[in-house]
Amino acid sequence: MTRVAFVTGNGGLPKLQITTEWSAAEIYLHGAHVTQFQKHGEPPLLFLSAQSRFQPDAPIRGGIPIIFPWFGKPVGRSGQHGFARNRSWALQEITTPEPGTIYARFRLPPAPELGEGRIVVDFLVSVGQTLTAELKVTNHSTDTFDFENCLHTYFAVGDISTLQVVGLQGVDYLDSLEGHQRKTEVNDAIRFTGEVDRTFINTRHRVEIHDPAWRRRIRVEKTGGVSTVVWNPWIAKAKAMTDFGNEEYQRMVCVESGNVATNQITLAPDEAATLTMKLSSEALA
Ligand code: TA6
Repeated sequence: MTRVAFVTGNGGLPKLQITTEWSAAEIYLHGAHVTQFQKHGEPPLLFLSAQSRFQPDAPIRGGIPIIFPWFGKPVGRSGQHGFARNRSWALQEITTPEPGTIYARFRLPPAPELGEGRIVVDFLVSVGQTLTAELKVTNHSTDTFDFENCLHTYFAVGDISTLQVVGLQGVDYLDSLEGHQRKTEVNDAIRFTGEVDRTFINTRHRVEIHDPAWRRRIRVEKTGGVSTVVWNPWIAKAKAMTDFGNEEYQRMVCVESGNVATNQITLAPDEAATLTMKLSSEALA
């Protein structure tokens, strides 16, 4: 049984409610923002802050923010993490090419920053036993187009203090807490005893989130992306964010898939780049 409903969500913002025989999901037009994905009988896969704003001029805190066309706040750019997550996207189509799986495709409206439609940005979400998200950028202009992209995914976890992020051993990263200094991950797993904010570069590795508290393993797989960002704000930064509960850092981790920093993309005219992320989960053995 699959069902799609178009309803009024938080803050009066329109959203899609999707139900399949395996899962439920919600996607706001604002930012084409996936705010919920939950397999029936499991805890939510995605974290959504109870303090999140739902207003046209602010990003939703949690779920899968689409970071485009820049990550962070590069010199000369206005605003953190680009503008795609703060724009209302157009729902293009809903299809069911595979029995029981719902596909929803969105398009970022033309904008001066995107050559008034010469740079086309599409986002395709598939909801079923897994969740996949695909961000496709096509350059129909006569110039090259430089950009960063990142699916800044917030995962719901049982307890950050016992959580492990596995799969990045030996990979170089830029440490945002130490002036983006380049380091190499030497541990078999990333554990959390304070704020962590690391941009792993040149990596196609699958990443796993091992969550003993909820006895769950989450798999994050990507194609078309060679950067993985791992972030937990911890205590001080959690308190500093007005759209994030002071204690919520204990129940979330960001593992983000994209192409950022030295992995930024340059698209030639008539070229396209597609970033695909696949999320799946299973009980820990
Ligand atoms: O996840 C990496 C990061 O760049 C962190 O440094 C932190 O700023 C986070 O993104 C959240 O950014 P936001 O603009 O959504 O508050």
